[in-house]
Amino acid sequence: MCQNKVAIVMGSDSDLPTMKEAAEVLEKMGIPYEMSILSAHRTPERAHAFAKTAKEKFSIVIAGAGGAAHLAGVIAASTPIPVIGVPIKTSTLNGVDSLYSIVQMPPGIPVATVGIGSAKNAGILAAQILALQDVAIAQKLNAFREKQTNEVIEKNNQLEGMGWQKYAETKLSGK
Ligand code: RP5
Repeated sequence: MCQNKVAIVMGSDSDLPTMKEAAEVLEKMGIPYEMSILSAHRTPERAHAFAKTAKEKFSIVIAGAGGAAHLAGVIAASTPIPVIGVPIKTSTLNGVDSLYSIVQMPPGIPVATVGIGSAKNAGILAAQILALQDVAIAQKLNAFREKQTNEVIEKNNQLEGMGWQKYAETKLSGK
């Protein structure tokens, strides 16, 4: 096994704007990762070779793909380490195609699938798995959650203080 290293793979460079969110989370948590473009359809031999050796270098794989998205499943078929699938939003079917392709694995070969475009959650989930055996990552996750909780409480205080109309005008005008 490796030292908590995560592989982030994606079917195309067009997936990068989504998949970079997983990398950003891992960086915040101080978790080492490698990122690659690998396609189950366009580079099938490379995808298979990656999967066969993934456990020597990585603890978890995060795999994003769109459309007939087989990458996560193909990798999961050839590695015992956990694979987290990220369905990429598509212009034709809004990512429902990607979601169904990734989430509906046959019994015996699971892929832990996050929501459409939810690479951030994939990064957090990877961190949570690693935190089971790594106190430093667990502490960073706790701090992350605390900050998130405080931000929501602060927003609520402001909304209750100024009323929803003013809040919407001043805080949500750019959204
Ligand atoms: C998939 O096909 C990729 O994961 C990507 O989401 C989709 C489209 O790829 P490009 O045509 O943009 O390279 O394999």
